[in-house]
Formats: sequence, structure tokens, C-alpha cells
Amino acid sequence: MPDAACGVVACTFVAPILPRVLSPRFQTGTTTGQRQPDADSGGTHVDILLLVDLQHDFLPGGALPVIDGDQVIAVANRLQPHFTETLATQDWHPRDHASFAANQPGRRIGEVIDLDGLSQILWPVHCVQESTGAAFASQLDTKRIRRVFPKGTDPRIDSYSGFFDNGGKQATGLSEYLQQRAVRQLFVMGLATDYCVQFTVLDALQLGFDTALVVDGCRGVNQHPGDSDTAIQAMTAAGVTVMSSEQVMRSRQQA
Ligand code: VGL
Ligand code: ZN
Repeated sequence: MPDAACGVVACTFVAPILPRVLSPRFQTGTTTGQRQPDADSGGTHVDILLLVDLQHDFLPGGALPVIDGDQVIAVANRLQPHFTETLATQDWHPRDHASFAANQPGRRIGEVIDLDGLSQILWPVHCVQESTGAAFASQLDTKRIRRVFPKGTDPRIDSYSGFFDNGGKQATGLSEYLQQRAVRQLFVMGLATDYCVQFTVLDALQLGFDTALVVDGCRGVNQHPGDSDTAIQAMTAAGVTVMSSEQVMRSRQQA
């Protein structure tokens, strides 16, 4: 891992990151329940594997490296044949994205700023649209990925969740897609546990999808020691089922 990347990412963070508040429209007293099968869909109910941000820039040597992030690629490749369908999210920022410290004069990586009323941690330039860093990990088997949902494309707002931006406003289309597919259970893995995986899972649960976290398929930034564990606790409290990839494969009919 290049020292520069390690230094900026691992060593200069200072402030705690407050979890994004979920969109008000998801806080209207509805309980997190399992989505009822859509009787009108006519489709067979499918279980879907959702790969979160398995991109070069989040792997060792990338711009925003997650320690041992490369180790989850093999997990993704092993799991995919056990699912009829794989989907993926892709962090996909314009070069002028406001979450990049380089675009905030006088600010440093790891600082937290107010961005249009939302708390925003400043990151290194990463996952710039069309760049090599934004591409899927070269070892990842991508031929089974049916559809990719880009996120973080609006220069003024970050998007940790694969469903909505951090303000809960702009949707990626993932929710509508899953509803159309009459998804029975959503299996989520990827990078990073304490950011995009966490907020994707929390939104999935709020939307009513029965959601499982493939825990050995995730690694966290852990800007503060224990952030990944805290994220897993938060997801568990919200109703996620934590599974190992071995458990997932054993539980699949095609296994
Ligand atoms: C992510 C920080 C910034 C992630 C994306 O994929 O977890 N983290 N952008
Ligand atoms: Zn990002």
C-alpha cells in the first residue's frame, strides 16, 4: 500500500462521524417489517446478492484503501454462482465532488464539514467517474452482475447508501428494481462495512426488505477502532441477519 494513501487515510482522521439521519419519510412510525410478496408482480421471488463498491480505490493500493479489502473479492466470486442474480453498487463521483478534501480549499482529509446542512467527512479523491480507481476490482467476476447502480454522482452530496443520497432525497433506482423483481431476501456484502455497506443495509431494512449481511464479505475503514463492530451492531439492532458466506452457501438450494 503506498505510504501516501495509508498516511492520509489511516492516520489523519480526527472527528467522529455521526451516522446520517435516515430520510424523514422513513421515520413515520412504520416498523421495519418484512416486505410482503408482491402478488401482482407475476415474477418468481428471488434472492439477490448485492455487492457494494468492490472497486479498485477501496482495495489496498487504491486511493481510499480499506485494510484487507481485497480479501472479500474471493468471497464475492464464491457466492455469485449460488444466486440467480447479482447486483452491484458503484461509487461514481464527478471530479469536482464536494466530499473530496482537494475540492475544499484549506481543508484536510478526515475533517468534517457542513455540506448544505449535512455532516460530511472529507475523503481523498476516489472513485472518479471513468477512472481506473472507480473500476470494479480486476479479480472480481463481473459477468454475472445484472445491473450496476452508480451513486455519489451529484457533486454537492455524498451517497453512502446504494439506495439514496445522504439527504435521503435522490434515489438510485435500486429500490424500484428490487420491488419489481419481488425480491425475497437481499444478501449484502462489500466495502466499506462502516460506511456504504452499513447505510445500504439500513436503508434496505427501512424499505422493508428482508436483508442479510455476509459478514466475512465485508471490511471497514475503521477510522476509529471498532467502527465496523459498531456498524454491525447498528445493522443487527435494525433487523439484519448476520451470516457467514459458508452459512449462506449451505443455506442455498444450489449449493
Ligand atoms: C465509501 C467513503 C466514501 C464506501 C464511499 O464505499 O464505503 N466510503 N465513499
Ligand atoms: Zn465515495
